[in-house]
Amino acid sequence: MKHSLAFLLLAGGSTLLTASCATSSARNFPPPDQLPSRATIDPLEMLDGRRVRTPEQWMSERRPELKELFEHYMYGKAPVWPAGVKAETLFTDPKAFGGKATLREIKISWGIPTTINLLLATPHGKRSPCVFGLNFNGNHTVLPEPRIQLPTGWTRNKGNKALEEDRGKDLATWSMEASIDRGYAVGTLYMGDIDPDRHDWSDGIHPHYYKPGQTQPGPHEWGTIRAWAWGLSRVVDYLVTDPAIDARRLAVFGHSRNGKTALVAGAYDDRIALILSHQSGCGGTAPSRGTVGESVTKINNAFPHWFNDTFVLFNDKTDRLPFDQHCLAAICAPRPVLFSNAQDDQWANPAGQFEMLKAATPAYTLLGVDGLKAEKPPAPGDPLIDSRLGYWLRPGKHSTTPEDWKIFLDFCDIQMK
Ligand code: GTR
Repeated sequence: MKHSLAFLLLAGGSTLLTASCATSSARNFPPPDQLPSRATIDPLEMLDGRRVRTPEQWMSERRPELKELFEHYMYGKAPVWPAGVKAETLFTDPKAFGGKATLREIKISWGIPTTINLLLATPHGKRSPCVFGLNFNGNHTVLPEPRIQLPTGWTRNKGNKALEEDRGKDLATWSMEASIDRGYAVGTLYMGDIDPDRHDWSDGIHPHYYKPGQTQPGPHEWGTIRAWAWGLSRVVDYLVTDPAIDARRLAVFGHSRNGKTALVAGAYDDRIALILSHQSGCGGTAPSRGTVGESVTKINNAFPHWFNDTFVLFNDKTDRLPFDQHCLAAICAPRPVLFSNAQDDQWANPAGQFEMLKAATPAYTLLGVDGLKAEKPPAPGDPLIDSRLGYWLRPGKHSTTPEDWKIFLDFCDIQMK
């Protein structure tokens, strides 16, 4: 995938960004029932059985093939990146967090009605690495700052409307100030700005890309996870132009369904330097062929909109998938990827995720870097973060805690110098 970027300062302080992205053309992959049944997938074996022996062959043949396979059978193909992405600052507080950082809300747009509000805190001083990702409930829930705009569309709370009283309710989940103190900028955006998290193809971003007469994405077109990940790339379009940010050190973070999205975003956007996929489980970091926790059938039944309409054909036939989730991590190689988990969160299959990291390692070693360093999962509470593929299993439940953030930033410190 090739992309080029440029930005221009416009009168009035808004910024016009241009990004273009050449995607490869779709191939004729067989229908799921004609794919061979396989217990495991070797990331270094092409679909036609050829062995990948060199980094060049990985980069020019197998990696693009895997990206297309995931698009075709699971996440769906997304539109070409738009040109003319614009950024407009909605408010600036140069004395946020007791004067340690500047807090801004920035509206990102590209000529369709869907727009993204990015809440961005940047520490004072030099250009900072940035951790950014989707939030579940709206930017206003991340900090109790009255100037942060409430989402105007669907939200998951009772009544499906964003509420004033929810300002700052997810403060602890984001631990923003701790990141600022460690020299990191933090950016977050509401997932529903891109696509509300419900099975409705008439809302969110999808309708703006329909062909005449189309009412839902085609069987190989983008589901909601791919749409969210594509939206994260629009945030990257902006971040790489922000003078307060070190564009070479962008880390994408996401929890659970947003963690699945973070991994997809990293796989399809090489400008992202590091991936933090937290407790993302089935459809993200856990094996689709796994037998612990959430299965492909269960996830497709509960969240049909997350994937394309082809993935459902693999319900109870995951042995026919021409990839497993280690291949998504392999696409990210040689960039660092952390899979993080909680011991009680067996729904997300922490042990299976460790196996996925192990299985992704050959792609990393082919490219001349380390993958996962351990043969067995480390004990709960003992982070494995000194190799490009990292693993963290915390005692406790499905959530994001300050302790998790400490490990995320330790991983960033080591792997994104
Ligand atoms: C669960 C779902 C998981 C996970 C989680 C979340 O209900 O089964 O795949 O993504 O939601 O996003 O919190």
